[in-house]
Amino acid sequence: MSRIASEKFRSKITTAERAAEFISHGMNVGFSGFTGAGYPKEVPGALAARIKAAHEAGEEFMIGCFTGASTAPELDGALAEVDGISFRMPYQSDPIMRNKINKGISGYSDIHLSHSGPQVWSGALGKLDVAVIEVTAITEDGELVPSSSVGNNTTWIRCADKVILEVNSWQSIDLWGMHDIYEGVALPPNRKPVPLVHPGDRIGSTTIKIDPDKVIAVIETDDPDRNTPFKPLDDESRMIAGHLLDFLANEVKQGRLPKNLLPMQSGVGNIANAVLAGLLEGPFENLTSYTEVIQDGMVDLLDSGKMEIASATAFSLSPEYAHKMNDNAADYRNKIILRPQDISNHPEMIRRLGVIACNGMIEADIYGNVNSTHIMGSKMQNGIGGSGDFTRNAYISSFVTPSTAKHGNISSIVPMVSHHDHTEHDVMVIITEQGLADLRGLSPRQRAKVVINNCAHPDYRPMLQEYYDHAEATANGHHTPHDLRKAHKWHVRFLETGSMLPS
Ligand code: 0RQ
Repeated sequence: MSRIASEKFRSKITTAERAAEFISHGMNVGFSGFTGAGYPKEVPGALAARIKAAHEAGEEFMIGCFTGASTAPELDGALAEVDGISFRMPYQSDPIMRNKINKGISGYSDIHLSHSGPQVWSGALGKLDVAVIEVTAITEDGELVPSSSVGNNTTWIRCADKVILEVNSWQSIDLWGMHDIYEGVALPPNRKPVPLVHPGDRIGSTTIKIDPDKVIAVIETDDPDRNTPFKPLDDESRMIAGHLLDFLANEVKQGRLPKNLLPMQSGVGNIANAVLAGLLEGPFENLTSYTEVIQDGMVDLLDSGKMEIASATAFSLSPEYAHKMNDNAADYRNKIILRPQDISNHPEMIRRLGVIACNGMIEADIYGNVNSTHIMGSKMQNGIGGSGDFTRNAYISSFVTPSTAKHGNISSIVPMVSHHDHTEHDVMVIITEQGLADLRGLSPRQRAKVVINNCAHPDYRPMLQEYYDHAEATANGHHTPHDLRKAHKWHVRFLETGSMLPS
């Protein structure tokens, strides 16, 4: 059966190559796609070929590339490879894209995911010329059934002059009914409260409405979402998960959290996935989730019955779990709701629901400031993604990392972070395999004590204590003692010698 039930849209079926001809140098293009799910699979490759040919002919050809979050080699990888992206936003994680950003070829604006759609809508980032959106199907009425991510699709479709649709029959038709498309978020001063008070609430429709006259091309595809498998659970990630679970159990015991906790948010990355695996073995029942991505660990929680409902904007599944989702989407659509990212990441809902946020980080400092994006101050890893949306507005915000990286040559707990994403004002809990630091209610000097004693690796603990004692003895103030001459000495030593440890 054709996935394109509307004749109006069937008449626009063409090839990816033809569709790519609508995109030219200097245009801003809004692509679907969020954490390796629901990105267009064929137009970006055809566009990359066009860009490559133009460069070979000595012509300029670069575009502004807007997405929901990270995509995959077929989109970020293909366009970055040919130096086709002049500007990228928001979150990305493709190795080639990352490399071009760090070489200074592509500009990157690492904005909060909840800000990305509204900033484009407001016109602050210029005109959106074309949207390229993957969908599962087009209904008889000409409405779009979203695929494995919603992301910024509704905003791109609303704002773009022209829309290209990829209808991907690899995506299960049973995804129809899983989405909740709420389009009531306006720009100020016309914003109204969003009527969502439980992660399982449905407040919109299951399809996206579109002006058919905007659609300039429809491409039929049959290609899988491409995501990498998660690393198998190791002892370190198990220990990190264990510390968080003990902390949550104590919060319940103290009467500060209900027995089934509060809606969980879990970030990307292997450790965040391990925390979900920890919940599977833990004592909590009737869990809910209000998050942005559904990883393997969350699917296991839903399967086990420990989690009742998960609200997100996209999947971020290993190939094995992506197939499982496709085979069983009719069941999962009773337990999973995919929303636009301006709802999944909306500060209003995160604050109202009292989300418990858990995100991965690169490093934290002794006072609880967190860097989750930059390697040694200058090099972009992925981006802030939704971690800021959730951390600033969570009921309890936590960050997880192993205490060392690069075979012990880097301490993830440092005197001063080399880049600030989440400040001490937002970060409540820091967890490494060594232990957990609950920073709530502590002054900076008290924070330093628990971060050094509970979270730092024993190889670095005396060095951190020495830094702190020295800073306290010499600083110009005693609220947050620092010696600015030494605060980044460990990072400098790593860049010069390959290790933060003195030789
Ligand atoms: O380097 O790739 O060269 O091996 O950083 O580290 O251990 O694979 O970490 O997969 O858990 O991701 C923060 C990146 C962690 C992720 C981050 C090196 C390490 C390795 C990656 P290699 P791991 P994880 C929800 C919320 C921001 C966005 C976010 C992230 C590489 O969690 O992108 O949370 N978070 N979004 O060796 C130097 C250190 C290091 C270090 C690790 N201290 N110094 N290098 N590394 N620690 C989702 C969305 O918003 C979409």
